[in-house]
Amino acid sequence: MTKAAQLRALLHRPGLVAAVGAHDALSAKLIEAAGFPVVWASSFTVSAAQRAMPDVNLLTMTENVEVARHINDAITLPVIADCDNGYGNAVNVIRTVEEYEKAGVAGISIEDNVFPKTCSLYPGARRELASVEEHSGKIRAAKRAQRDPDFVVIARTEALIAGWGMAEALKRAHAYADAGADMILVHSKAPTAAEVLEFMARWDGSKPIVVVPTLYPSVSFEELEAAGVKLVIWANQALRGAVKGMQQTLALLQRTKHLESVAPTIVALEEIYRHVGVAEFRAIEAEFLPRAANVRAIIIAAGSGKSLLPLTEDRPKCLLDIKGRTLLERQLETLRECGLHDVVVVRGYQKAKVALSGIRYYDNDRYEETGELASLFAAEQELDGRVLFLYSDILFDPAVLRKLLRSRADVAIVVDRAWMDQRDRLLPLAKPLDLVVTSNPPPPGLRSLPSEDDDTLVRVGQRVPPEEATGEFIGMALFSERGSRLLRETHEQLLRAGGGALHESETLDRAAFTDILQELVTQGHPVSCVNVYKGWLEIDTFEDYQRAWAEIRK
Ligand code: SPV
Ligand code: MG
Repeated sequence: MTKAAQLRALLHRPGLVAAVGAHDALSAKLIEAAGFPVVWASSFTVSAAQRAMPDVNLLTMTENVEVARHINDAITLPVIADCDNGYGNAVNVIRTVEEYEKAGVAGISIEDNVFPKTCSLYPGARRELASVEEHSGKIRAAKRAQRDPDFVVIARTEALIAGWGMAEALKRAHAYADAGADMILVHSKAPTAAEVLEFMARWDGSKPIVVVPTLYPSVSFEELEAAGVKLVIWANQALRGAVKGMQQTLALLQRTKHLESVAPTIVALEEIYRHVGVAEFRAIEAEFLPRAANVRAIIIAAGSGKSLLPLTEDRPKCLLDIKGRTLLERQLETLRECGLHDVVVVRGYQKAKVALSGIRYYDNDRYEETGELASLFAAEQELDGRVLFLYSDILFDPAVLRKLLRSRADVAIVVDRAWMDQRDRLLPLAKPLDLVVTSNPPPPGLRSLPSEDDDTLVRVGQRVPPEEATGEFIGMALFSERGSRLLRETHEQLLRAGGGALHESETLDRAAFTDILQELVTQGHPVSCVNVYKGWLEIDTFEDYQRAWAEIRK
């Protein structure tokens, strides 16, 4: 169904239809989102918004059709384009119809002003009208030029605007109807609707009538409907609302010179994202761009690193130096090597010191009394699309991350199977380990690992009995777009349930990342285990730190 057919269908229904004036693609989208059925591409608002020029035929037909095309492309609603006087005589009108049809607009309006016209609203302007014959010729030309039989041609008379009287307005309306116009726009600048209502009372033609009550705004929708008007155009109120909004915000900003002061008077960025289709763009990226390029890493670095005191007395753990570069710098380097450039860090303890550029920061200022999960959800708005979750205190080979990135699972975690071989060395160290039980573990001692995504998590946490554990979670997890959503939804659900105890933690606030992994498993969502054999190290104790110095090459 063409837009023109859509417009026809709308106009065939009983009752008055409202069209709202747009000046660009975004304003058209807002009109659609607000629930109006038709957009009017107004010459007044397009001249004002696109060129800051008066509405006096200064913009060319090609400039106007370009804007109409942008407006039409942005929305599913039919667009009626204000084509002034058709940009010339009947010859120009033919090309105008061709170009506007190609742009996808559903209909046009052509008024009987001579070229160049003067906006009907301007007070005291000199006004000349084209002859009835001249304008009727343009209407006939337009009707013959249209390809789509549903394309709507509105003939507009300025007889009342120019002060030529009611009889002239009626005479012209009949002549244009006879010339084939689909609708007649009778424009008035009287301070009340009386003039237009009189026209309606005297109109005995069969063609439906259009009005633009800008200068007689007291008339109601119901009054116009009762008078038999078919289409009312609210031509410039969206632009005028936008100008007022901009002026208020700019005046405030000029006064305060502080962005936070204008926050209550402007929409959130997300509102703009929604109207321009950022989510759709992201979905396209996810489908067609190389995979690693669109994974966002979220590094949780809020904790105070008590187990490493006194090394962490003057800095957070992620800033510990290992042979000339900090832990965080080394992590970033590995992420970049794997194609991950979108990095978010959640800070807490000594946050001001974590200030590398090229990263987006979020803060968990309650890091003392909250757990990893609270830190992760400090960056909740970033939990969108494919997300890599990372503890800030691990170093890992790019091969480990690359293996994880190959996973197609919605939730995947990296499990070190070497733990089983090293159990006897690791257990007496008495530091808490994130141990796992999985559904399909490789046999101990055997270094051939099961292929990806066929081993799923059964249990995870620091209280998993070591004799049951089949591996260690290394603090790295990958969520698909669906997985991120699942994580957010699960968290939301736990919040709504009161935020009480969660697996190994007394409250949701204090929960570890492993607690929500366990919760996903408990709720029946598979968590895939990507098996590795070493290739990483954790820096949680002074011994770990010493080992990092010994093992890391300069
Ligand atoms: C427009 O919106 O450009 C119109 C209506 O033509 S008016 O400005 O009232 O003439
Ligand atoms: Mg106009």
